[in-house]
Amino acid sequence: TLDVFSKVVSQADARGEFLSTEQLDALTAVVAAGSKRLDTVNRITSNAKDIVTDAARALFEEQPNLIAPGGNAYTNRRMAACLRDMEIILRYVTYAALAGDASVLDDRCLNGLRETYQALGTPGASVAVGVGKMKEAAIAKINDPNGITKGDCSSLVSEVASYFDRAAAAVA
Ligand code: PEB
Repeated sequence: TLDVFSKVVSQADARGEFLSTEQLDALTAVVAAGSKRLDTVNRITSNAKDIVTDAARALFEEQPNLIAPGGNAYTNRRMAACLRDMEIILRYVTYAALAGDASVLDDRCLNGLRETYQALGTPGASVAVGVGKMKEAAIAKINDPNGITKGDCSSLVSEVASYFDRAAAAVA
């Protein structure tokens, strides 16, 4: 983003001209897009606890075997590990959303995660369902019309959705 500002300045300077209205409008659009992205990340981040716990509750309602004796989230220790895993995945999704790029999510979270779950005997498909539920909750928070300037966030929402889908696909 900074790069685009410098580029416009050197283009104008090369012609010895003031910045054009078109150039300034284009830069305003860059700033607006950045604000939307920051609002999106902020809304996921500030609602992270709710997003995680609501998704986990919904997962356990759908798959009660997970919390029954012998289940993969049975005992407080496993329950805590499960909630923690969902929180870690959500955190990396917010990093990707801020950067506008999935590589931090891929490299630092998803790489090898499927194999880790296989080794632990944790059902990756169930983790994927939980991630899908976090996706729905996060999108609802992003699209909440209350307390924010309304704008078109459809492309940002689909970008964020793609990071959740990527995480789900990596473990399913
Ligand atoms: C991945 N999860 C667990 C472990 C690791 C991860 C490395 C083993 C070590 C430990 O217990 O702490 N850690 C986690 C992660 C990153 C990382 C994503 C990324 C950077 O470093 N159990 C369920 C659900 C699911 C679940 C399906 C949705 O029933 C998760 C939550 N993860 C779960 C459980 C354990 C675990 C560990 C229950 C404990 C497994 C066990 O000890 O039996």
